[in-house]
Amino acid sequence: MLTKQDIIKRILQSRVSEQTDDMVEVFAPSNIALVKYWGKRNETLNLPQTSSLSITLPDKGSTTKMYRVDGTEDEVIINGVSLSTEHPFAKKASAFLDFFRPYSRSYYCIDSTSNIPIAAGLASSASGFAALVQALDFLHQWDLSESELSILARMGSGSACRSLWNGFVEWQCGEAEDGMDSHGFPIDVHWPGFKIGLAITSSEKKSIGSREGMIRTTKTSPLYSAWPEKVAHDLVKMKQAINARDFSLLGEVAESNALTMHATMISAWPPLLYWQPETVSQMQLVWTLRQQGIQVYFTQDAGPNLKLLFLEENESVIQEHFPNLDIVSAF
Ligand code: 2P0
Repeated sequence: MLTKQDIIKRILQSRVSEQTDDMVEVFAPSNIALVKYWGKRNETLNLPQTSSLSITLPDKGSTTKMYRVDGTEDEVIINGVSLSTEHPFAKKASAFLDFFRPYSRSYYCIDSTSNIPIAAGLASSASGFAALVQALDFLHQWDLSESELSILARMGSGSACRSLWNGFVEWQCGEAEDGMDSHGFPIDVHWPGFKIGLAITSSEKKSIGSREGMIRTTKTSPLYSAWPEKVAHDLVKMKQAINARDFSLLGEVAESNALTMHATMISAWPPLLYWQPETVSQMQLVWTLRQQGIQVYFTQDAGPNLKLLFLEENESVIQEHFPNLDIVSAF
């Protein structure tokens, strides 16, 4: 069985790191899946059961400063707070950096600021790991390709492999055992006026993270066997909608895909229900607005917050009904 260390060796063994910058600073955006990643075929390398497709939130994400430190410990600072080495985030970041130590021979200070609520189903780990691998690359001047960076980010957190680009990005699941063909591919379509509204009802940390949630769902949900076929179908339709700038098709596919993913979660055992009463009221409001002819759709990840999808022409009416919406222009 291949390990992360094997893959990092393949990518870095021919890289020479002659000179390093004193400090680097990188911003990586968050992304929202329109066709979701839910389930792994290889838990060690974060290889997914299916492909997925996202839209990037260009100005929401993580800004990470990184420099080498003396000693034998990393220092992890999140939103200005220095974490103890036992904090789960610090442990996760350090354990990931351990794979690079044979090539970097360094410990680091990682000072990361996120302008999205951490661990509320808004993909903060995606932007965090995408920023981390780019910071490592800059610091050591490895000059890695975008695909290599995407593969490294994926091994930190699956959805991070989609956070290397703006716009629509497809994470192709690939077939290779080593996962060298499982990374993000940007889709060259520009869609001005495409808006994403973040309906943040809760910034609390979720109780069951995605990693554990995916394992539980794939192992116990009787509905999971239908998921790969649903995704294959939705990806075809989604790409058709993106290429044709067909907003209602895009919205229908995204909403249906998210609800189907949640059906697999709810039918897992013990059940995984990320919905709060507020989540359901907001879904119902979206459906009422659609009945009134307003093109608005939602998607939802492993948390209670909905993300609304709409076009600029409907922004003011949607804002009237969702006064606390944080609206992001995708392009
Ligand atoms: C997605 N999610 O496609 C899906 C939809 C949540 C629901 O990717 O275990 O943090 O690090 O690979 O990437 C969140 O899962 O999980 C996620 P790991 P990750 O955006």
